[in-house]
Amino acid sequence: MVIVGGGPAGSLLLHILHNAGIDAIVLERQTRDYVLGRIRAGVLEWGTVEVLRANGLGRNMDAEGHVHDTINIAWRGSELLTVDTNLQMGRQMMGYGQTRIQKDLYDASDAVGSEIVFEADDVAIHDIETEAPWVTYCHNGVNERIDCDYVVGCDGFHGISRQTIPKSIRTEYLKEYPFGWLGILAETPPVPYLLYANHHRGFALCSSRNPMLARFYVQCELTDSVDDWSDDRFYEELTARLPADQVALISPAPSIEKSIAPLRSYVAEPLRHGRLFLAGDAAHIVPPTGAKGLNLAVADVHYLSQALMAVYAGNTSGINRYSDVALRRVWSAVRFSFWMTNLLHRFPGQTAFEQRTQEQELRYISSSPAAQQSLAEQYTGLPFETLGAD
Ligand code: FAS
Ligand code: PHB
Repeated sequence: MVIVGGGPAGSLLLHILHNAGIDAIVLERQTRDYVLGRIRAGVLEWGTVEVLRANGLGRNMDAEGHVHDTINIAWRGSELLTVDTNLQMGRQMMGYGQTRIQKDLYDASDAVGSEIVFEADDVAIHDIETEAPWVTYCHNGVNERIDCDYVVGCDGFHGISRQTIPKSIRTEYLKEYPFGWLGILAETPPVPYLLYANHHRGFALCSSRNPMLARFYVQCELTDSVDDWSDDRFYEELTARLPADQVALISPAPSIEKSIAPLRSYVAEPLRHGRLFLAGDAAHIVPPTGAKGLNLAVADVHYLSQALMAVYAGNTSGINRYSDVALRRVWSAVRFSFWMTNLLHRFPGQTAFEQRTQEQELRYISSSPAAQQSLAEQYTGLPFETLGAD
């Protein structure tokens, strides 16, 4: 098995397959430190927590992570909607950064000696429509070839795997949002809960990585660069979008990381063609508003690893169902992330009427246990389906 891409999807799949005694190798384009240096997701659905624990990856998460019971949304400058997901759905979330998960995965690979080739250049996938696919790449100036049973594309939105599926087979869905997220990390006590904000100046979010590391975001223009945003300007905008009692919880500190991410919704179907499977961002992208990107990658790997283990036990029904089962969860998360993004952001040219309808929806959710239950159910993640046998 060749896995292209050593981010969370690829390295988790390697870990699970290696534990099952299935021979696999990861080909990662970047260096180990480059992958470990990327600052990305921060909130885990409980399904993700359970997958990590079930595969022996829960120790650091359980020791350092922060269990969240609520989602909080500030709106209209002074209102605060609190959805208690534990009360509404009996489900919680775990705050534990993707960066830490990635380190746990690489440390686990080191511990068992599973193979991740870093700085693998010019990866190319061949003959996926035959029963003998093969992959070529260049490492330390040497051209290599691996003959394998299956190839799994875990190489993210900008990877090459998806392009290996003929355009005539592939259907792509794309929506690009007319704004970005400017995020900073700061060594200061975070707001003790997840705090989103709808404000006429734009979206904001307060999250955390640990008791002394806060993660803050503000909606920004797509044309902005981090050089346009001093720390002072960032905190001025963040606090302008939050109620005064929430601002009191923030002790501004210099940013130690600052980056802008564009927002898009994207899905490529199917997730399988011949002997090639896609998992994670290689197949789908969601705006981070619903905290779904990393969780979807884990869900794909949860399904695909089960299907691949079944194949080596003689049962091919799982791999035949993988794409349909995984895509049902993908589209559920895509729609939820689309809904939350439209609810919480200020769109260019947004009228006073549109701002008020956003606020009215938040008022409705504040007053409706049914609406809060629906939000809690989707934010904490729907239960996994079983791949089942045909
Ligand atoms: P990844 O993109 O993480 O990993 C793909 C790997 O493949 C990379 O290491 C890449 O170097 C490698 N690769 C690419 N092309 C290759 C090639 N040709 N050959 C070999 N290797 C190749 N999600 C959230 O839930 N919350 C967030 O706040 C959030 N913030 C994000 C911010 C940014 C800037 C980005 C880009 C994403 C963010 N995400 C967030 C989503 C993110 O967490 C992804 O869902 C998650 O990284 C998906 O993991 P993978 O599918 O492994 O893809
Ligand atoms: C984060 O902690 O980085 C985070 C939390 C919630 C989101 C997106 C990102 O919706």
